[in-house]
Amino acid sequence: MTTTFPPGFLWGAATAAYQVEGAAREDGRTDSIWDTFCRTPGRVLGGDTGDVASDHYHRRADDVRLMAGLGLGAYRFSVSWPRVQPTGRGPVSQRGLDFYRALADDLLVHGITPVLTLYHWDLPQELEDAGGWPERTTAHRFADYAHLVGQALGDRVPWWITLNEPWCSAFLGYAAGIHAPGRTDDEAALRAAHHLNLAHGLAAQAVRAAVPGRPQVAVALNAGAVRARTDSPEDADAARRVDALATRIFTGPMLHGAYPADLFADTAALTDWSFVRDGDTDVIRHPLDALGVNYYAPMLVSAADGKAPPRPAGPGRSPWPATEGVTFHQPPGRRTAMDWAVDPTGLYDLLTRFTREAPGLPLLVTENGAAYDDKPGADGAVHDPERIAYLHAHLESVLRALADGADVRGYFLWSLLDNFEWAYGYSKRFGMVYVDYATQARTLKSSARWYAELIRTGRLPQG
Ligand code: GBH
Repeated sequence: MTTTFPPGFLWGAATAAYQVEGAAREDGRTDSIWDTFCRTPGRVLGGDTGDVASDHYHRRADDVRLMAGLGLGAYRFSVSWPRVQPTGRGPVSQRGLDFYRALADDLLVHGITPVLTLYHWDLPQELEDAGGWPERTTAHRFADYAHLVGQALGDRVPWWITLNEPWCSAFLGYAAGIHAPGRTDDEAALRAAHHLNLAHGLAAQAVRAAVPGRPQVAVALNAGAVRARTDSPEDADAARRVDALATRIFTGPMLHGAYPADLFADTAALTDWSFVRDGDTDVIRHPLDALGVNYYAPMLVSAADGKAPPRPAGPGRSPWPATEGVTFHQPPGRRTAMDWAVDPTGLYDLLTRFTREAPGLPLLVTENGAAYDDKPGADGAVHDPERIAYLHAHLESVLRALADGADVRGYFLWSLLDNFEWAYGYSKRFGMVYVDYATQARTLKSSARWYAELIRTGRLPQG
């Protein structure tokens, strides 16, 4: 098998606004649900917040120079909704938009393609106060916001990603309560999933209407690579259920224009899905220029052996509604600092699966990476051989998928910089660049040098 990536392959790195920007109260920005969540005691490890984060808002120009030094071809960032439209409806903040204009311009000067994500989890708090994603109106507010960002940045941004990982927004935010806004209501989570789907379709339309020329429109899903523990019919059914909630709840309407019937049946005790209105799935099935796949680790499930434990009511309960008959297992093998299993075949499986399901649809690996316990040595250098091994193995999966016909157009390493890792605060480091939070000094880890060399040659080194 070849070790060389196709010409024009987009080599990128990714971040998200709340995780890197800081400047939480500057230039008219208001609170998002994550500001509120972080200030709620007990929600985020160590009481950490994104108030300062990796200070990217102030270090934008230096950070872009850093990217240029690595030879990045693309940078995937997200726009903070409350920074550019502080109340979530109505007036825009020009100063907020100016930051993203300047960012895009800096990138373009260095030949780095801007890839803009409209929503990476920071819903304006005012919209959550009005009901949040379980309310249909939020999808319409999102379309308005997408339109205004499209008008402001469309002349310089070629790639538009509507949502990042709507599964996390819906199920970690509204069912498990471990992400903002911290609600624990299964029915609300299913409503949220539908309204996120609708928001995706409406925003895709809005971007096409607002952006001159031919914007490239995609969505980034954390599709589940779900494995059954055995090939028994019971375990296969457990995997089917989880796959419906993890992946097909989004790809059903987005790629095929319909929710899967088994999802409706599985969740019938929770909702009749009457919030899905006639015509919604036509909006959601918007022709995409690519499907973004975020991949970290696979899932391993079986039919529950014995009686399922009762589902607790508070935050931290399972994010999987209607899976009382399913047991989640820790997959075997090596783990990262997140305790996630290292298994690159999951990425191959997803890329080839979407190629089968949507023949001809270009794919982007919009996130892939790993957290390890990185520490500077006595000489100040940060050596992260485990991350290099992780990236190498996953890029091998991308090459295998390409060889087997998947039209993979690019790869975005999560993350450019160490940053605010949601409920884990600053305790987990995903960056290829180390951030000393006391000084905000940036140090390239050895993985960054390795990645730069890979970008330069377009070829995965042996072994
Ligand atoms: C991504 O989320 C995010 O887009 C990014 O912001 C984040 O920093 C990065 O990855 C690293 O976490 O155990 O039931 O929750 C990834 C979130 C983590 C969601 C693994 C699914 C497994 C299922 N994913 N999780 S469960």
